[in-house]
Amino acid sequence: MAYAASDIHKLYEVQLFDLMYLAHEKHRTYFDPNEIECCSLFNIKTGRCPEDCAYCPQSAHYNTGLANEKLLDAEAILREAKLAKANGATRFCMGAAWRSPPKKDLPKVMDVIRAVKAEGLETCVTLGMLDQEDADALKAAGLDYYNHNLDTSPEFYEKIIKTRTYQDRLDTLQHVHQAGINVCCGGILGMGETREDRVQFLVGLKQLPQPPKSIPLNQLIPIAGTPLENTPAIEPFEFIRTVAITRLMFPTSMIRLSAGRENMSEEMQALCFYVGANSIFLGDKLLTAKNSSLSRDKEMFKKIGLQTRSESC
Ligand code: SAM
Ligand code: DTB
Ligand code: SF4
Repeated sequence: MAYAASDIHKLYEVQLFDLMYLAHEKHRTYFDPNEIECCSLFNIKTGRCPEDCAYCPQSAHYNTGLANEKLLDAEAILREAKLAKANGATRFCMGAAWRSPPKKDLPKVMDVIRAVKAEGLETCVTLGMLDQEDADALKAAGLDYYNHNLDTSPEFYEKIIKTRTYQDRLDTLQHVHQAGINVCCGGILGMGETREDRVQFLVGLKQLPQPPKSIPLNQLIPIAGTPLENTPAIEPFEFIRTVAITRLMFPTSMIRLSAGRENMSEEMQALCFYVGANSIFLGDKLLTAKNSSLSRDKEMFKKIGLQTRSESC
């Protein structure tokens, strides 16, 4: 199927059990359904970001009460990476609240990438916009993945972020792809977007030069002080349908059930895993917000019978 917008709309209208069956069947064709990839997140530079992303606690445009912190030193970052590995993560993802990485800080980030890799972890960073030179430098340091999200549909994007364009995002993704770094690209559900926006978000993902290796699907964590603080939560079955359709459209990509799990029941998460989500962030904290706790996740894995994937693709 070409997955035009009309095809995706039709999938959203398929009866839930039929859609779940289709997605699970596809999932089983390419993955062990009892296996889950565990990544760990760590914020290496916090707050005072010049961008105005309406969902983000780290934007300097909103007062969210966050304590700002400059780029951490390599030792502190490495300590966290070791902890993440000991807790069962196979990938260490580092985030920085930058519009784009300052040229003076890039060599520091490159050293950190080398050191984290030497610990036997895969590496991922999300540092904002990259030019080709930045992307090539990160590749030379051995970076495995770069996370940069389309976030939503091109139309809804303009209501959420005014300080950089959807096209800017596509340009960064092109530089990452060109550099030969694996692309991690997804979005946020539950920002008040319509189903049409969710459809156009998926169309946008499908139009990337290559299917992203990794697709994070975040449920909005409404942060006090941001313009989206009072946004009503997305209807849970609509979220599950979106995960299922993402699996059908991207049969070989890892789909990460990312932010928002703290507010999801185990049953809801299990349905997301059943229809194709096969990766999570493990650890008590995301970048700045709370994550589902490590102990709760370990319990959930036991109840479902999920095994953590020891080696990522
Ligand atoms: N400056 C980098 C950037 O924007 O690419 C930093 C990483 S940014 C925090 C990564 C992604 O986290 C965003 O694109 C968004 O999808 C997600 N995110 C941020 N705040 C969120 C929130 N409150 N709820 C859910 N997802 C969120
Ligand atoms: C992504 O799509 N989700 C992660 C990761 N990429 C960097 C970030 C979630 C952030 C949630 C809000 C916070 O912790 O500040
Ligand atoms: Fe937050 Fe990243 Fe947007 Fe900055 S660019 S406000 S860190 S999401």
